[in-house]
Amino acid sequence: MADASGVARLVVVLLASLALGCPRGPAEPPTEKCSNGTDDDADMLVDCQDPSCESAESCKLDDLPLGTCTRCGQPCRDQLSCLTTRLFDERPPPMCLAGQCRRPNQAIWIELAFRLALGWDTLQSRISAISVKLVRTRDVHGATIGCADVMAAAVPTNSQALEQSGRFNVQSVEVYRAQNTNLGDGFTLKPVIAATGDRYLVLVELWDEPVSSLSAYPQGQRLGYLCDDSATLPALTAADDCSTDGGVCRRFSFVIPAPR
Ligand SMILES: [Ca+2]
Ligand SMILES: [Ca+2]
Repeated sequence: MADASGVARLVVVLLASLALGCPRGPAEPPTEKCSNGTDDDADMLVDCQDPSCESAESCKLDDLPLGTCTRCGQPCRDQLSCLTTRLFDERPPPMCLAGQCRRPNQAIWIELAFRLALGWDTLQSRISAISVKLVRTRDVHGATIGCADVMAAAVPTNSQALEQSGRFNVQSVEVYRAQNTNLGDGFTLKPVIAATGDRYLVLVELWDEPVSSLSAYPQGQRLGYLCDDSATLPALTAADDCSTDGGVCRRFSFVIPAPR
Protein backbone atom coordinates (compact mmCIF):
# COMPACT_ATOMS: atom_id res chain seq x y z
CA MET A 1 0.00 0.00 0.00
CA ALA A 2 1.42 3.49 -0.84
CA ASP A 3 2.12 5.78 2.12
CA ALA A 4 0.93 9.40 2.19
CA SER A 5 4.11 10.85 0.62
CA GLY A 6 3.98 8.20 -2.10
CA VAL A 7 0.42 9.24 -2.97
CA ALA A 8 1.43 12.90 -3.04
CA ARG A 9 4.35 12.11 -5.42
CA LEU A 10 1.98 10.16 -7.66
CA VAL A 11 -0.46 13.10 -7.83
CA VAL A 12 2.36 15.51 -8.71
CA VAL A 13 3.56 13.19 -11.49
CA LEU A 14 0.03 12.77 -12.82
CA LEU A 15 -0.61 16.54 -12.83
CA ALA A 16 2.74 17.15 -14.55
CA SER A 17 2.00 14.60 -17.25
CA LEU A 18 -1.46 16.08 -17.78
CA ALA A 19 0.00 19.56 -18.14
CA LEU A 20 2.66 18.33 -20.61
CA GLY A 21 0.55 15.87 -22.52
CA CYS A 22 -2.63 17.85 -22.92
CA PRO A 23 -1.87 21.45 -23.80
CA ARG A 24 -4.97 23.60 -23.90
CA GLY A 25 -6.12 24.08 -27.48
CA PRO A 26 -8.43 26.81 -28.70
CA ALA A 27 -11.93 26.63 -27.12
CA GLU A 28 -14.44 24.44 -28.92
CA PRO A 29 -16.76 26.61 -31.00
CA PRO A 30 -20.25 26.56 -29.47
CA THR A 31 -22.79 24.41 -31.21
CA GLU A 32 -26.54 24.90 -31.29
CA LYS A 33 -28.49 22.72 -28.86
CA CYS A 34 -31.82 22.20 -30.56
CA SER A 35 -34.41 22.25 -27.78
CA ASN A 36 -33.28 24.61 -25.01
CA GLY A 37 -34.80 27.90 -26.19
CA THR A 38 -31.37 29.54 -26.42
CA ASP A 39 -29.23 30.71 -29.32
CA ASP A 40 -26.15 28.73 -28.24
CA ASP A 41 -23.88 29.56 -31.16
CA ALA A 42 -24.83 33.26 -31.32
CA ASP A 43 -25.95 33.37 -34.94
CA MET A 44 -29.35 34.91 -34.00
CA LEU A 45 -31.15 31.65 -34.81
CA VAL A 46 -32.71 29.72 -31.92
CA ASP A 47 -33.19 25.94 -31.88
CA CYS A 48 -35.18 24.79 -34.91
CA GLN A 49 -34.70 28.15 -36.63
CA ASP A 50 -31.04 27.24 -36.88
CA PRO A 51 -30.19 25.23 -40.02
CA SER A 52 -27.79 23.09 -37.97
CA CYS A 53 -30.87 21.66 -36.21
CA GLU A 54 -32.55 20.58 -39.41
CA SER A 55 -32.10 16.89 -38.72
CA ALA A 56 -32.65 17.05 -34.95
CA GLU A 57 -35.43 14.78 -33.71
CA SER A 58 -37.16 17.64 -31.86
CA CYS A 59 -37.33 19.69 -35.07
CA LYS A 60 -38.97 17.03 -37.20
CA LEU A 61 -42.62 17.67 -37.78
CA ASP A 62 -44.02 14.50 -39.29
CA ASP A 63 -44.52 16.40 -42.53
CA LEU A 64 -47.03 18.80 -41.02
CA PRO A 65 -48.05 21.29 -43.69
CA LEU A 66 -47.46 25.02 -43.29
CA GLY A 67 -51.17 25.75 -43.59
CA THR A 68 -52.54 29.16 -44.42
CA CYS A 69 -52.28 32.17 -42.14
CA THR A 70 -50.88 35.64 -42.60
CA ARG A 71 -47.54 34.70 -41.03
CA CYS A 72 -47.36 31.03 -42.03
CA GLY A 73 -43.86 30.20 -43.17
CA GLN A 74 -42.26 33.11 -41.32
CA PRO A 75 -39.70 32.40 -38.59
CA CYS A 76 -40.98 32.59 -35.00
CA ARG A 77 -39.83 32.24 -31.40
CA ASP A 78 -43.25 31.81 -29.82
CA GLN A 79 -46.90 31.40 -30.70
CA LEU A 80 -47.89 35.01 -30.04
CA SER A 81 -45.47 36.18 -32.74
CA CYS A 82 -47.48 34.11 -35.26
CA LEU A 83 -50.75 35.95 -34.53
CA THR A 84 -51.97 38.99 -36.39
CA THR A 85 -54.92 39.56 -34.03
CA ARG A 86 -55.94 37.86 -30.77
CA LEU A 87 -55.87 34.11 -30.20
CA PHE A 88 -59.67 34.20 -30.08
CA ASP A 89 -59.90 35.73 -33.53
CA GLU A 90 -57.81 33.14 -35.36
CA ARG A 91 -59.35 29.70 -35.09
CA PRO A 92 -57.59 27.43 -34.97
CA PRO A 93 -54.68 29.63 -33.97
CA PRO A 94 -51.42 29.45 -35.89
CA MET A 95 -48.62 27.80 -33.89
CA CYS A 96 -44.86 28.19 -33.76
CA LEU A 97 -43.55 24.76 -34.77
CA ALA A 98 -39.91 24.02 -35.52
CA GLY A 99 -39.18 27.73 -35.78
CA GLN A 100 -41.84 28.50 -38.34
CA CYS A 101 -45.40 29.78 -38.04
CA ARG A 102 -47.78 27.04 -39.17
CA ARG A 103 -51.44 26.20 -39.07
CA PRO A 104 -51.62 22.47 -39.71
CA ASN A 105 -54.99 22.02 -37.99
CA GLN A 106 -58.59 22.47 -38.91
CA ALA A 107 -61.25 23.96 -36.62
CA ILE A 108 -64.06 21.63 -35.55
CA TRP A 109 -66.86 21.78 -32.99
CA ILE A 110 -66.83 19.39 -30.04
CA GLU A 111 -68.55 19.14 -26.66
CA LEU A 112 -67.03 19.16 -23.19
CA ALA A 113 -68.99 17.98 -20.14
CA PHE A 114 -67.87 18.66 -16.58
CA ARG A 115 -68.84 17.75 -13.10
CA LEU A 116 -67.49 19.38 -9.95
CA ALA A 117 -65.93 16.97 -7.47
CA LEU A 118 -66.97 17.06 -3.82
CA GLY A 119 -65.50 20.00 -1.94
CA TRP A 120 -66.71 22.95 -4.00
CA ASP A 121 -69.67 23.68 -1.70
CA THR A 122 -70.40 27.41 -1.56
CA LEU A 123 -67.34 28.26 -3.64
CA GLN A 124 -69.10 27.13 -6.79
CA SER A 125 -71.36 30.19 -6.65
CA ARG A 126 -68.27 32.36 -7.11
CA ILE A 127 -67.38 30.86 -10.47
CA SER A 128 -67.78 33.63 -13.05
CA ALA A 129 -65.89 32.36 -16.06
CA ILE A 130 -64.44 29.15 -17.43
CA SER A 131 -61.50 28.88 -19.79
CA VAL A 132 -60.70 25.78 -21.81
CA LYS A 133 -57.36 25.30 -23.56
CA LEU A 134 -56.03 22.47 -25.66
CA VAL A 135 -52.26 22.72 -25.32
CA ARG A 136 -49.88 20.94 -27.65
CA THR A 137 -47.79 18.42 -25.68
CA ARG A 138 -44.61 19.52 -27.40
CA ASP A 139 -43.42 23.01 -26.62
CA VAL A 140 -42.12 25.50 -29.18
CA HIS A 141 -38.65 23.96 -28.83
CA GLY A 142 -39.93 20.46 -29.58
CA ALA A 143 -39.58 19.21 -25.99
CA THR A 144 -42.34 16.98 -24.60
CA ILE A 145 -44.39 18.69 -21.88
CA GLY A 146 -47.11 17.60 -19.46
CA CYS A 147 -49.46 19.10 -16.89
CA ALA A 148 -46.62 19.86 -14.45
CA ASP A 149 -44.99 22.16 -17.04
CA VAL A 150 -48.28 23.76 -17.98
CA MET A 151 -49.33 24.40 -14.37
CA ALA A 152 -45.96 25.99 -13.59
CA ALA A 153 -46.74 28.60 -16.26
CA ALA A 154 -50.51 28.90 -15.79
CA VAL A 155 -50.44 30.97 -12.61
CA PRO A 156 -53.69 31.41 -10.61
CA THR A 157 -53.72 35.20 -10.95
CA ASN A 158 -53.50 35.61 -14.73
CA SER A 159 -55.63 33.68 -17.20
CA GLN A 160 -53.30 34.59 -20.09
CA ALA A 161 -50.05 33.62 -18.38
CA LEU A 162 -49.70 30.31 -20.22
CA GLU A 163 -49.79 31.98 -23.63
CA GLN A 164 -47.63 34.88 -22.46
CA SER A 165 -44.89 32.53 -21.25
CA GLY A 166 -43.95 31.95 -24.88
CA ARG A 167 -43.18 28.28 -24.31
CA PHE A 168 -46.41 26.62 -25.37
CA ASN A 169 -48.62 26.29 -28.41
CA VAL A 170 -52.31 26.50 -27.64
CA GLN A 171 -54.23 24.77 -30.37
CA SER A 172 -57.64 25.79 -29.04
CA VAL A 173 -58.80 28.35 -26.50
CA GLU A 174 -62.39 29.07 -25.45
CA VAL A 175 -63.82 31.22 -22.67
CA TYR A 176 -67.34 31.00 -21.25
CA ARG A 177 -69.33 33.16 -18.87
CA ALA A 178 -70.67 31.21 -15.92
CA GLN A 179 -72.37 33.88 -13.82
CA ASN A 180 -75.78 33.04 -12.44
CA THR A 181 -75.43 29.48 -13.62
CA ASN A 182 -76.02 26.54 -11.34
CA LEU A 183 -72.97 24.41 -11.98
CA GLY A 184 -73.71 21.98 -9.18
CA ASP A 185 -75.12 19.18 -11.31
CA GLY A 186 -72.49 19.51 -13.95
CA PHE A 187 -72.34 21.61 -17.05
CA THR A 188 -71.75 21.15 -20.73
CA LEU A 189 -69.84 23.48 -23.01
CA LYS A 190 -71.02 23.24 -26.58
CA PRO A 191 -69.84 23.97 -29.10
CA VAL A 192 -66.18 24.14 -28.17
CA ILE A 193 -64.14 25.13 -31.18
CA ALA A 194 -61.22 22.73 -31.13
CA ALA A 195 -58.40 22.03 -33.52
CA THR A 196 -57.83 18.68 -35.14
CA GLY A 197 -54.71 16.72 -34.30
CA ASP A 198 -53.22 14.67 -31.52
CA ARG A 199 -50.51 15.47 -28.96
CA TYR A 200 -52.59 17.79 -26.82
CA LEU A 201 -53.62 18.09 -23.19
CA VAL A 202 -56.76 19.69 -21.81
CA LEU A 203 -56.64 22.55 -19.30
CA VAL A 204 -59.88 23.83 -17.76
CA GLU A 205 -59.72 26.73 -15.30
CA LEU A 206 -62.53 28.27 -13.24
CA TRP A 207 -62.22 32.01 -12.48
CA ASP A 208 -63.90 34.25 -9.92
CA GLU A 209 -64.32 37.37 -12.07
CA PRO A 210 -66.03 37.95 -15.41
CA VAL A 211 -64.44 38.01 -18.81
CA SER A 212 -62.65 41.22 -19.74
CA SER A 213 -64.26 42.89 -22.76
CA LEU A 214 -60.82 44.11 -23.77
CA SER A 215 -58.75 40.92 -23.69
CA ALA A 216 -61.64 38.41 -23.87
CA TYR A 217 -59.89 36.49 -21.06
CA PRO A 218 -61.32 35.90 -17.57
CA GLN A 219 -60.13 38.21 -14.80
CA GLY A 220 -59.51 37.72 -11.10
CA GLN A 221 -58.30 34.61 -9.31
CA ARG A 222 -58.48 30.99 -10.36
CA LEU A 223 -60.69 28.98 -8.02
CA GLY A 224 -59.82 25.55 -9.35
CA TYR A 225 -58.66 23.67 -12.41
CA LEU A 226 -58.42 20.42 -14.23
CA CYS A 227 -55.42 19.40 -16.30
CA ASP A 228 -55.57 16.11 -18.19
CA ASP A 229 -52.48 14.96 -20.03
CA SER A 230 -53.37 11.28 -20.06
CA ALA A 231 -52.16 9.38 -23.06
CA THR A 232 -55.72 8.26 -23.74
CA LEU A 233 -56.97 11.61 -25.03
CA PRO A 234 -58.13 10.62 -28.50
CA ALA A 235 -56.86 12.37 -31.60
CA LEU A 236 -59.38 14.86 -32.95
CA THR A 237 -60.25 14.44 -36.59
CA ALA A 238 -62.48 16.20 -39.07
CA ALA A 239 -65.01 13.37 -38.59
CA ASP A 240 -65.61 14.57 -34.99
CA ASP A 241 -66.98 17.88 -36.21
CA CYS A 242 -70.67 18.61 -35.60
CA SER A 243 -70.91 22.16 -36.86
CA THR A 244 -72.64 21.50 -40.15
CA ASP A 245 -74.05 18.00 -40.43
CA GLY A 246 -76.06 17.98 -37.20
CA GLY A 247 -74.18 14.86 -36.19
CA VAL A 248 -73.14 13.85 -32.72
CA CYS A 249 -70.26 15.92 -31.37
CA ARG A 250 -67.14 14.30 -30.03
CA ARG A 251 -67.80 14.55 -26.32
CA PHE A 252 -65.26 14.64 -23.48
CA SER A 253 -66.32 14.20 -19.85
CA PHE A 254 -64.20 15.47 -16.98
CA VAL A 255 -64.48 15.80 -13.22
CA ILE A 256 -62.98 19.02 -11.91
CA PRO A 257 -61.13 18.39 -8.63
CA ALA A 258 -61.95 20.27 -5.45
CA PRO A 259 -60.68 23.88 -5.31
CA ARG A 260 -56.89 24.18 -5.26
CA1 LIG B 1 -30.48 26.23 -28.72
CA1 LIG C 1 -28.10 29.50 -33.18
